Amino acid sequence: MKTINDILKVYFIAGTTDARHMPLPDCLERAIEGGITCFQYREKGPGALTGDEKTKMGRTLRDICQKRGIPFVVNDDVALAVALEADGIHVGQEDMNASDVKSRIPDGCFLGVSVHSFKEAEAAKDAGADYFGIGPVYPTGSKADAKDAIGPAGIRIYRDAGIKMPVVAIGGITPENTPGIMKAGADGVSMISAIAGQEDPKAAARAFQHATTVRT
Ligand code: TZP
Ligand code: MG
Repeated sequence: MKTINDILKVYFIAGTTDARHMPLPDCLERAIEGGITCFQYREKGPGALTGDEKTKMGRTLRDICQKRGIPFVVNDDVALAVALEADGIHVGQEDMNASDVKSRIPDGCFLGVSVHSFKEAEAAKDAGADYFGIGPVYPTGSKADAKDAIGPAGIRIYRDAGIKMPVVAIGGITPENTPGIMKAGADGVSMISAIAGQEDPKAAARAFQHATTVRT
């Protein structure tokens, strides 16, 4: 059985507007062919789908993931996660309280929480989080309100503090900077533009798959 650490390895995140060269479902198909280990549907920002259109897109993406055995995660939207029987949900600090989310999702639906401090990490753990998202590791153009970049050292401090929770790093991550992030203690890397913004999402995903498995 796949563990959460296996799932976090190459964790692709995207919404409709992030897929720059083709429709998002095509981009997801190619990213899966390239070896992503998880997909998170994150529909945000100008031009984002809402309401029925968002639900419909979510269902399409979920079906693709299901067919290919890739976990499907919904960002922020608990109602959508429940309606689509998502494998997981991810929330940030500004979003719904993690314990409230936990109480609304079925057993077996995993919970990811973005954390930026030991305090937030402890609260997320107490709320029942299954993994932490930590970043931005590097500057990013994909999140309007992103905080300052923390570098790989910003991941390592959680490990040095004895925190054992599975961690996925985020923010400005490329295949080139991935080995340093894994070395700092991340279990996996997540990315938007480095796959969704590429003309060849399959090759991009493959490069990440390789970068997370090389031993340094
Ligand atoms: N949270 C912190 S950085 C970020 C999110 C959602 C965006 C990551 O996008 P990219 O394109 O991989 O830098
Ligand atoms: Mg959020």
